[in-house]
Amino acid sequence: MKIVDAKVVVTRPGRNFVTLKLTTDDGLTGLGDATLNGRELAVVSYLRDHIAPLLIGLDPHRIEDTWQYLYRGAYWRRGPVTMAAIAAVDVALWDIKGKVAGLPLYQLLGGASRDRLLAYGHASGQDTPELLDSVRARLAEGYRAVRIQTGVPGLKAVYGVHTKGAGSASVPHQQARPLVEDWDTRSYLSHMPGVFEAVRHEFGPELPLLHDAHHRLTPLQAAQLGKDLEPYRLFWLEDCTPAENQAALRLVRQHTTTPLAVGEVFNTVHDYQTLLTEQLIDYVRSAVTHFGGVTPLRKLFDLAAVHQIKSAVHGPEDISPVGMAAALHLDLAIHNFGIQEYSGHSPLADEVFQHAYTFADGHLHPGEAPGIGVDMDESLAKKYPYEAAYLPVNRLHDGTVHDW
Ligand code: CS2
Ligand code: MG
Repeated sequence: MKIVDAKVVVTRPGRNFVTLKLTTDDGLTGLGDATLNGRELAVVSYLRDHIAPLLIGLDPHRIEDTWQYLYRGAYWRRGPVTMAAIAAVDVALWDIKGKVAGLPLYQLLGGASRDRLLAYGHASGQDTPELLDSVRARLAEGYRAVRIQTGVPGLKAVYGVHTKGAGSASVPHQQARPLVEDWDTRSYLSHMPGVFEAVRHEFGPELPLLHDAHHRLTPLQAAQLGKDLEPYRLFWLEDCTPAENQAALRLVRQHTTTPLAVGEVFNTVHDYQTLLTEQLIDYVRSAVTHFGGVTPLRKLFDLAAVHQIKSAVHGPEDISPVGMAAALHLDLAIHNFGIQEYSGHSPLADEVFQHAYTFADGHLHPGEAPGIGVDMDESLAKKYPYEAAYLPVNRLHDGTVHDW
């Protein structure tokens, strides 16, 4: 069997997605997600100009070998652009292998380790009453775990919090030039415990609650927040510091028993070395799409398991249904599954990418279709061309650029 075509499709059914489609001489096709929010076209070029020509003629069954060929062969290793491009190839090859076998991908990965996958949804509000309404809405949709993000008094716009009347609680602000949001850590730190107090008061002690600090804190501030939130028994505190400084998590860990989740911006196992071997975190957050595919993410999860760390694959709307499907197969197969982030996609995106995975009673399942179980409607995709859309930037009150 040989790969005879490698095509990159860019489409915007509500938001931009980059998809690789591989075709074999037997006429089988495989899909892989290569979406890198706000930097999409860099990955398109990497795939079209530098990877597609290398794939023609290769045996699609040699997944590990192709991964090593693209990773080691480039010489320039790691980074989100490279790893998103390699991820798309890896997932497309797993998709093809599943179709050849007539089995859903999770079966090729060892079969199901559980019946269904606990998902968490996003609730947010400009203020606490609005946040409580948003939590109620997620519970009504069936969610059994909820991430809560809220506006902070004195701040105009906080990432992850929907603007009034914007509808969905989870769509990040996007526009052709980055929106400028504002930030003040002291106000945030004094506001958050009261927010959790109110949510616990309304919904009781059992509901798993998560919170994303989006890399904004220093280690000492993160330690303080973790301690202050301990009475509210969080499922996790996510990205409390910019964790490329892995050693910083030592200080946070020494001071708080609030569970920690890290890794959505990481793209290789090396980014986690200290965090895993010193057991400084509780959940690894990488996405199939940004981590080089199913092949390396499986290895990361196995290494994490040795340190009693669980999976929590990044699953915002900018991971396409193709990337989401791949994640769900891996989630179902591994032993140390923790939770899956999920806020669904627009009806239009679900029409372009028809998928076998399902969401019911707060749980996901990848479905039984061979491969990853996603079909792309290319003629529909063509009707929604790419448009530049950027994530926001963040500035302190004095104008200094801050992490967001
Ligand atoms: C967030 C994401 O889902 C999350 O936890 O941190 O919304 C993230 O900011 C976006 O995926 C960036 O593209
Ligand atoms: Mg996050």
